[in-house]
Amino acid sequence: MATTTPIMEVIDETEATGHGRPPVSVIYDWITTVDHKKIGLMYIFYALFFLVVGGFEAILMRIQLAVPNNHFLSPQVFNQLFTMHGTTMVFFVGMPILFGFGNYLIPLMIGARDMAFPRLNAFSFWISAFAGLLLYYSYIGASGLYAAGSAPDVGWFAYAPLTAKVFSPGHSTDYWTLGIFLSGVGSIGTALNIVTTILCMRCEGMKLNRMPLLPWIYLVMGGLVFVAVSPLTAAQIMLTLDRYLGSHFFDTQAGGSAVLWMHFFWIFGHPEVYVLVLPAFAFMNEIIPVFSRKAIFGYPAMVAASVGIGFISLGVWAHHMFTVGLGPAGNTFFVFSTMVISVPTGIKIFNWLATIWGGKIILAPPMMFSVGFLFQFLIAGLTGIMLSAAPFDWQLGNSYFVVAHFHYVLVGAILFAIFAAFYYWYPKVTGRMMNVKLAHWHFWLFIVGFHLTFDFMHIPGLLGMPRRIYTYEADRGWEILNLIVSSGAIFQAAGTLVFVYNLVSSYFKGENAGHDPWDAWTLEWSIPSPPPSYNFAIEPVVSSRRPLWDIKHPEDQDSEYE
Ligand code: HEM
Ligand SMILES: [Cu+2]
Repeated sequence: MATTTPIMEVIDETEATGHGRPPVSVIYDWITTVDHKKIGLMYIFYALFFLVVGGFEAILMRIQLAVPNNHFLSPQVFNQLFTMHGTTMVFFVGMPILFGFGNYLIPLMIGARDMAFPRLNAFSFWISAFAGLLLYYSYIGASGLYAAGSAPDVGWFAYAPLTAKVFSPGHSTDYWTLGIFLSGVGSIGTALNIVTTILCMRCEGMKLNRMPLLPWIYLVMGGLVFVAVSPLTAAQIMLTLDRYLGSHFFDTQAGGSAVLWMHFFWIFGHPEVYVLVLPAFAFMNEIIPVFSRKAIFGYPAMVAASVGIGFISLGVWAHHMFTVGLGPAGNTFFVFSTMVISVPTGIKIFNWLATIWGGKIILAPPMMFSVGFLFQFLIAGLTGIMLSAAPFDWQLGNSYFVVAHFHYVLVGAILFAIFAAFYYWYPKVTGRMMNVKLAHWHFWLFIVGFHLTFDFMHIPGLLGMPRRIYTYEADRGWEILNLIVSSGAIFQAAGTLVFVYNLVSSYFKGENAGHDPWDAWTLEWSIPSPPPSYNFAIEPVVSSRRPLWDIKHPEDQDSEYE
């Protein structure tokens, strides 16, 4: 029952679509745009490109590891692949895709016309885009001026002294350092925009306790980026000084400390995984209620849990360092702090289940991936708690049990939530629905592949298989398991290709979506699909947490949502 609302008026149709304009001017428009929607989409396209590249790198590694004593890849190339795969997936897929969704959605959900600093927004995107290209230049720039010699091969956390000039003589490590450094500059710029927009650009009536949960969580994510990215940036400057100006920050032989680099990296690294998972939570907070036909359970508790997670995630980093000899006091503190983070995380899981409970469940593609998220995030959390027990980690640190655990979070939770977000907001961005049959193919290929790969990956880990080995002997009992793990990666690749095909073909052939295909209640669904460049013809005035619901169902005004 779509109702026309005053804020839906369209002032100029051509403006919104760009139909009939020469392609060069359309391309020029995208390159020079400061519009949050276009910048958001460019982040997403960019990240999708690197998802395919990072996925291809994973496939090559899994072919190599599918059978024992394999020489499909050399150890040097394998080192480059896991370094580039890990770095790409975290910095050039996870971060940009989540910044992309944030950029596109936050102004629409808080009733604003754009982000607070549009030009900074464009600058942040282009410097992040350049950073990824610079990193990948290391693959092709093997010889000639500033030859990298090879792609970075020091792992995505680049531990000292492996990164010292003596062990990494070429420029490959510098491409890693500079690539991440520049993407950090872009991230801090975007975080500044996100935090300022949410605190200063909300429309009339949208008090903080009426704000949708997605902007709330991005507020926490933005704050974490500030606090977490800065130490890594500082450490990268120190590393570059060590490599070129003879300082000894991380040189244990000369009074420095290799463990110091680990502290710097993980003070960034652990909050970083929350910078990635928090927006996934935000997507769940918007999607699960709409497909359960119930408002979210426990709004205040959800806000408090998000803020709590943000703070606690800054105090757990050394659980990545249980095996470096921090001593019983240090280990005990980080065991305790890591276990505590499961409390606010648990609140979220229970509130999502309480929202679904007694609801009218609509199992459309966004909800299918959300249910996958819920189940897999729970498992990921449980293996995380297991690994937070230091004695357990002493046995399984740096094994494939750890690789399986973090992929359960990064793929099983975050990537599933991102897929759910695509299926949910694609109609708003394009005005068309994604194909449901193809969505089912994507879902089943990917979830079967995911469980084949990452469930079975835990077992060789328990049987002692270390990470980052390019091959293994035949008599270790890991053969069949690795073959199953690798076969799962093929299913995931096929599922991802079906998804990409659906994204492109639905843009031309998808069913018309209208402005509110899911009968939802946040402001982005109150304007046309795709939204006009100015978002709202009239600035909205809201009086509850479900502004569009109030307009569509004036008889159903709930004081609870005041
Ligand atoms: C979708 C299917 C994926 C497969 C099959 C896969 C497979 C792999 C493999 C085989 C490794 C190397 C393990 C080792 O030798 O130690 C690896 C490492 C890694 N992967 Fe993935 N991966 C996938 C997706 C992802 C995603 C989506 C992310 C992040 C968002 C990610 C992040 C990482 C990281 C951070 C590492 C560690 C790299 C290092 O040790 O330096 N992966 N992955
Ligand atoms: Cu951690």
